[in-house]
Amino acid sequence: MWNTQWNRGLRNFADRLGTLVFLWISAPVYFFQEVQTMSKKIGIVMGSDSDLPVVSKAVDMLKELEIPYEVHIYSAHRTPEQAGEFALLARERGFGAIIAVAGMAAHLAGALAARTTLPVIGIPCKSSNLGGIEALLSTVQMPTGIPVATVAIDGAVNAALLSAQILAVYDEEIAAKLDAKRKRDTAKVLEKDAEIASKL
Ligand code: RP5
Repeated sequence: MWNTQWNRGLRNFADRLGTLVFLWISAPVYFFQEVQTMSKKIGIVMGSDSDLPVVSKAVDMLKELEIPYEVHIYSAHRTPEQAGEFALLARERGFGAIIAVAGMAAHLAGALAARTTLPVIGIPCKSSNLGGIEALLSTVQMPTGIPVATVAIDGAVNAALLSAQILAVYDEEIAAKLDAKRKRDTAKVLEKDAEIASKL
């Protein structure tokens, strides 16, 4: 009788010990996997607060896709150290891509790209004097070795979508959201097609 109780107690103790050891080993593994699959952030850097109207369109798109982002004003010529440090630390700070927004002699995207191997997307901004063509050429014509993926002048929505597509290479959730958005966009065009046919 005493022996049976002793055995049962021992078995109970062994069971609990087993559970504890299992938790002790599996919890850090689970935590590590969760951290690894956490969605990356998009960094948006603009050269001046005068670029804000363009930036806000990119922000709206990222919000729609529920992608985390961080926005900064760092200029390649006015605050080169802060801009450089942002790019240098971007990968370890959890960013997956950087959107650089600048006008005129727009070297911000190239300057950031020089300090990180994260993908950098440049948005050349329209200006009152040359209409943005100067920013487009400065951003798109990067010398070999330091690529900048350049979108159209003021092409903020496409920059946000491209950054999302970069994250979607390894993130199924973002890929699904992008697919859903494409379907919504297609439906809108088909709706307009039906309307136009009935009007004309
Ligand atoms: C660039 O020069 C900025 O990105 C902005 O598009 C342009 C003009 O800047 P502000 O003079 O308006 O500050 O550096």
